[in-house]
Amino acid sequence: MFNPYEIRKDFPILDREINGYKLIYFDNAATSQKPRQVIDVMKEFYEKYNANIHRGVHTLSQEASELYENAHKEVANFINADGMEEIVFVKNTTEAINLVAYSWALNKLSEGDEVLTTLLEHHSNIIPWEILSKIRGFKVKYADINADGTLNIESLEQLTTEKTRIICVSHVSNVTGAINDVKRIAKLAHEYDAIIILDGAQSVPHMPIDVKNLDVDFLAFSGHKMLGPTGIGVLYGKRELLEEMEPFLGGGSMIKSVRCQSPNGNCQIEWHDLPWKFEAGTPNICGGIGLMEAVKYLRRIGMENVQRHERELTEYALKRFGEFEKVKFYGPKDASLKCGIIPFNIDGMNPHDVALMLDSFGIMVRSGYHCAEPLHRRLGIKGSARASFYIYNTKEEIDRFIEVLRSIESVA
Ligand code: 7TS
Repeated sequence: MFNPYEIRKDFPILDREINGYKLIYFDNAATSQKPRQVIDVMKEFYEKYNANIHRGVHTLSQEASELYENAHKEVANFINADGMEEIVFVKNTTEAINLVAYSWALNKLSEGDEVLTTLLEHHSNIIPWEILSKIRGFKVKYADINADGTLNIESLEQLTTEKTRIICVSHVSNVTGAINDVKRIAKLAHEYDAIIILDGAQSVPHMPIDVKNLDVDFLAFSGHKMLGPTGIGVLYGKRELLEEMEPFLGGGSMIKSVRCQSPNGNCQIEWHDLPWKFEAGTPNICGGIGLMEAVKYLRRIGMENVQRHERELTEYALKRFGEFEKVKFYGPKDASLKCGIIPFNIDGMNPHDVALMLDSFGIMVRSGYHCAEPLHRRLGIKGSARASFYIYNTKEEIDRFIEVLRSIESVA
């Protein structure tokens, strides 16, 4: 039985008071809180297993290596990948997308090619393509959005041509919470022999994900948004694509052998097996182990239950938002079309002021552009405040939030 009140007991930070009020944490789209189980396993790592991996024959190195490899296997199972070879640990979603940009696109794209993304993307799915397009001369195109901030899929379809080599979209918008029809977009990409890169930063933590069923070529996500620590993220890639890619970072641990023939000649290098070919240098070992524990925690709860709970909260919150006169919210009005993210504004108020006033009552929300400035500009707004939910949030917290919001609205 899914019980958020029981789940809350695992999160020490939720006992905090802020400004004399019980903490209400509604900034989960930025990062989630961490359960005791994740915190404990990381402490245990440094107390019992700490060593560098894949380098030593000694016991500690063997133990640490096994834990770190198991973390890859756990993540592979979580998203139904074909084994740990398809799971590259990186720093975060941003680095995962950059890895594909610099390993795949840099080598394959040139003038005449096109990368197709959308106006609703997080900057991490815009900037790498803009930087690389200047080096390689390809074009970046942006599919339009509808008046409610959701993807205009017809625009995406119209912009897809024989020149399209990559379609990169987010699964769930970090501003509106709207869920994109990934299967349809993947089919479209493959009809044109393009690859699809899915930004799963806001979907993997909140719903069941099956990379085979979605048929995406790459999937990027961050550990810190799904109960794990900061500094660890994941790039899933189809094995055949990862096999043919050149590495992004060079250094230790990512080669099998390097032989330098002569002072002036190039070295002969044999890359390491997947996924290590893409994990140069000492990785975030403890972070990987923390992420494994986070995944185990989510699997115990069940991702269907996570999604159901958040949907119930969102449906309830959207209904209550309807009570306001001066509060406007954006995104789908039907909770079944979205995840638990609600952006809003109060007429005549700056979103940062709204967030500060909520903070004075112990309620944490994010404000501003949420690293999605093009989306806000397209909607004609100078930012928004944003409430986002997770497994430990409750209807009572939403009631309190609405009550405080009403008092802010009354002085607006
Ligand atoms: N893609 C999406 C859809 C995101 O929401 C974020 C982070 C990223 C990529 C980048 O993730 P990172 O872990 O590499 O930083 N989104 C947010 C947010 O909405 N508020 O703070 C971070």
